[in-house]
Amino acid sequence: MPEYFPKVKKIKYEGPGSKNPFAFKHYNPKQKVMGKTMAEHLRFGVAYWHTFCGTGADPFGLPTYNRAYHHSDPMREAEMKLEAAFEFFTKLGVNYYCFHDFDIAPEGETLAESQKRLDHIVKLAKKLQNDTGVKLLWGTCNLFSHPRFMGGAATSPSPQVFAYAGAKVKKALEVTKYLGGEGYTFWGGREGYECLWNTDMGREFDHLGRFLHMAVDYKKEIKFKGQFYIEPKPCEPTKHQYDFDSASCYAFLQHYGLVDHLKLNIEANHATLAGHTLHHELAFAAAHGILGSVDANRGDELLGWDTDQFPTNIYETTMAMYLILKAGGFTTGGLNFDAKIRRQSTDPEDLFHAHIGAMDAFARGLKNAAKMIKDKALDKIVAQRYKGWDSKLGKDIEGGKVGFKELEAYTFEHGEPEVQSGRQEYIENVINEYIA
Ligand code: XLS
Ligand code: NI
Ligand code: NI
Repeated sequence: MPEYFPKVKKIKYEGPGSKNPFAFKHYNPKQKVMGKTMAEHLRFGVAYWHTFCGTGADPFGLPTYNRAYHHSDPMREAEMKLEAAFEFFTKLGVNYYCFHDFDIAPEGETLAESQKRLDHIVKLAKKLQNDTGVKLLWGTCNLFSHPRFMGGAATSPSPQVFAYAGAKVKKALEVTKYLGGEGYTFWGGREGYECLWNTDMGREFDHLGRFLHMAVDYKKEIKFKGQFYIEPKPCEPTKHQYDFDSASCYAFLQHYGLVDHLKLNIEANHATLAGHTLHHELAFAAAHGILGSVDANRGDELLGWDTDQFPTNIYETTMAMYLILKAGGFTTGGLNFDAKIRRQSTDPEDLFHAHIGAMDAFARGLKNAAKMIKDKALDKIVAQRYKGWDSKLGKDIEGGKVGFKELEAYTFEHGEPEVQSGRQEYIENVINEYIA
């Protein structure tokens, strides 16, 4: 097999003092943190679509990257790309990857031809997985690039498009199972609307619910054991996407009786597009028992779109890991770097710098968060803030023992509530001491 990244050797952990750009300064896969290794906690995944299919093109400009696996024959290119991908995973030392069906194999003229192409590449993927030990974190299906999906897939005005989408997801589920995928993600790229005047919203929601039930049924039928995720995003490419944020996904899942079958895959840049923070989206998902996996990236504070940059902000990774650890850590999920290098980052080695930096950023976040948990840095402060709920009044309210009449009687007797400070600035100072 040719070497696609000849300038890079296996990336090793060299510790915080290292000046080697091709070494980890913080991510030490075997190092134990709160009883598990860093690798077990963080479960890093590489996003095939950005890292191997990204070209550097943007809506205003043509591709800027030249890669050794580019080839005039699309199937030969797909094979070479896959070999390059596994060389990359192995050199980087990540245990997982994620892909859409037609990231790994080019779509053919017909569904049958597309499936045949996919089968060929997937066999090769299975072999490379076995050779390297790299696993599939989750599979997914591209239901947004092809023109047939311009009006959505499950929410398309055409049942024929719905059918095509069903056929594609069926195959993607089979492929994900075959590769031992630990999950499967639904990201409804065009499940939304551009214009409400031509949209029957209620009907589209019902169709999306129906589609996901079909997926749940088929999952049972083929005995696929992986976890299903739905990935919220408020817009882009549509003006409005139905899976807007964690809260709207939760309402949707409840309404259609799907809440036991899908968890959320939360993406940082999608959170900010929705006017939230990653912190908010993780907290909501954790509070409702639907935190599944994370697409780890970041946006740009000054740009209002999904820039999908690699995560570098230690404050953010600390907050994220704090919430993830508090929620019990990942089970089937992980940190998938749904992120792309910038258009001017044209060297293949830039892919390594991007992932090394992001993995180190999350390793630091993990260490910081574990220290906060060990020190109980926030526990007392939060417990103190809610201590009233441990009183008789609090317990009676939470236990459903009192109603408005008793609350009125209580208030007549006790008058104005006690005032207590939220101590935000103090808490922020405490947290800053942990950002290392
Ligand atoms: C796009 C999404 C997409 C999903 C997988 O914004 O993040 O990449 O993660 O379809
Ligand atoms: Ni994503
Ligand atoms: Ni995204």
